[in-house]
Amino acid sequence: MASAAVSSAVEDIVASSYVGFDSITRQIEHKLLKRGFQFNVMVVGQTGLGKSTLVNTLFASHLVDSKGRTEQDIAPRATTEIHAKSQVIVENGVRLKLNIIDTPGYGDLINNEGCWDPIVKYIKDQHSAYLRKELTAMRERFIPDTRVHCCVFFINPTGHTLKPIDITVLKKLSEIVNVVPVIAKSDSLTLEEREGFKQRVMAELQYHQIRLYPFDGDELDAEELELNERVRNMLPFAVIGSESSVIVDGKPVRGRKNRWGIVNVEDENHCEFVYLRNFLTRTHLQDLIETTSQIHYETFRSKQLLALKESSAKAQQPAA
Ligand SMILES: Nc1nc2c(ncn2[C@@H]2O[C@H](COP(=O)(O)OP(=O)(O)OP(=O)(O)O)[C@@H](O)[C@H]2O)c(=O)[nH]1
Ligand SMILES: [Mg+2]
Repeated sequence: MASAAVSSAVEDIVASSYVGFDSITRQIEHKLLKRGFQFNVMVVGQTGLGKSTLVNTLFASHLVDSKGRTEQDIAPRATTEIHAKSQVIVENGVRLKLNIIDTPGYGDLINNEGCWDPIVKYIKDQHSAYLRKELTAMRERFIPDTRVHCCVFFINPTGHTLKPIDITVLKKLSEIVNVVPVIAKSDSLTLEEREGFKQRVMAELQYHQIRLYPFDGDELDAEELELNERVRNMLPFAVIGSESSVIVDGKPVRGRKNRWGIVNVEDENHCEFVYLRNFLTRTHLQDLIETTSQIHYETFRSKQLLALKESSAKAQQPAA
């Protein structure tokens, strides 16, 4: 009896000493919602693997279709320069500015040495622009973020192994950006071939010590670790892209039609496009942005600042 009285007295004290700081989460949420989010994704891979098509698939099915855009019949063209496509999506009052950076395919020249340089340079340039803005005396309150948060890497669906050029590019990229591999045009592989190919690709990446996203940081809880493990078991996502709609059960869907049937890109039994989209826009959006800032940008920033310090120390040394 006595102990019950004591505990109710404690509860009273706790209740009366409530100061209300738990509303801070709502305040932060409100501020973030007002500001909106910026998310930059880049597509990289050998030429003709369907990078531009997948960008349009992502845009069309997720962003533009809702406004009832009619089909634009544009013949596919090889991408010749790096260019960004932006779109603002609003869902339940949350504003997301999605920026997709399309890059020209590489690997079709006789000498492919350095063909990845413009891509690596683009990523580094964004880090460097951010750093410059951060270092100005009158720095802006919100620096526009053009840093690449995720690089979707397209693998040729050969069913064999990765090409040496892919390993080289993946190594370079994984040091500066979050890399998520996908098997391009996966409609060309049977389900068994797809599984076997996935396993070989992952074993090869491991052998070459290529560090793929997601990373297991210290602050992740059990649920988040489990989610990361599930994503890792699924990588590389086997995707199919399409720029045109086909009719399935009376409804238009993004798909590919050929003589023997229809592939619906949004059907989980056909490919893993939906998993890639959920991964990018639902489950890992915030973490991709955070990892870019805390790991990749931080590495770049500290290297640059150290180099700056060294060069200014040298400049101050009296000439011998
Ligand atoms: N079978 C199949 N064909 C595809 C798929 N995605 C794209 N294609 C076709 O592949 C061709 C090349 O597609 P693009 O999207 O231009 O390829 P890209 O990777 O952007 O090419 P570059 O810009 O030259 O590097 C087009 O004819 C597409 O219709 C796919 O998932 N499956
Ligand atoms: Mg292209």
